[in-house]
Amino acid sequence: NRTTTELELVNVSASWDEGIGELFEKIKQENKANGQPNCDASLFFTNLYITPVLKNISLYLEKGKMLAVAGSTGSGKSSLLMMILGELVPSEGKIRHSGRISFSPQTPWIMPGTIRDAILFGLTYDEYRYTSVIKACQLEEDFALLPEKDKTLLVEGGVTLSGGQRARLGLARAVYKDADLYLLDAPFTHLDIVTEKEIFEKCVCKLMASKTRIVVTSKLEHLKRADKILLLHNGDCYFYGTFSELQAQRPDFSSLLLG
Ligand code: DUT
Repeated sequence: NRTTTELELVNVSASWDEGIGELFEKIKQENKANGQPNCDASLFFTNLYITPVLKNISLYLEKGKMLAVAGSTGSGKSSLLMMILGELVPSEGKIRHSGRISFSPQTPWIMPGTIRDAILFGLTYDEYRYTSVIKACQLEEDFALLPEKDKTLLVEGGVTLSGGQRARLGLARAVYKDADLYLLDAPFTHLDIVTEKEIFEKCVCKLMASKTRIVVTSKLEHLKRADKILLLHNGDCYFYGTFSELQAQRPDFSSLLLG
């Protein structure tokens, strides 16, 4: 049903190194202009370097549903988000989504200012919204330990965040923003298992229950809770469907989730 579909990818492929082809084309033209023999090796190198990072990916996500994107390191999970964001242009296929995206990168960018500023990221402060977000991201406990709470300055003379605090701040920033589609790239990096479990439950499942979400995660527990799963392997769609379909169709899938 198209009216409830928030995101649709149809046979999408993409490469990061498309510039290589253009570079060789430029060399070819220059050789021609200078009367130099053409470099036949260019075709060889073009084929060698232009390896698609995503190959023939199709998926659709309905409003309010959660898609988990899993796969080992380098399989193309972040690249898929970049493509949805428009940073990576598909060489083939179609992408359709209907609006505002909120993106939480693997390493959130922190500018000098207070912790609160870093979460609001230019948006106006809404106490109820802000409190529910920082609770769900378990930042309240961290703020309580700071003399100036969330008014504490970050960077340049202020506190430095731990990896886990930075990750939760990035998640909080993304969740605070009102959007039609949320892209969360590995939001649980640097968190211990208990915190990860709690934040997944409280924030990704409960607070974001009505939101359309894509979560990059390879945790079995998360895949079980997602409405749809995309399992990538070297840029290919190894599996796309529900958890029970995954178990039935790819009983050996867990070997792809390691690393
Ligand atoms: N790649 C680039 N340029 C970029 C991002 C990625 O060339 O700006 C390449 C590196 C890699 C492939 O794309 O060979 C897939 O990387 P991606 O980061 O998408 O993989 P991942 O599944 O997100 O890996 P990880 O779990 O390590 O984040």
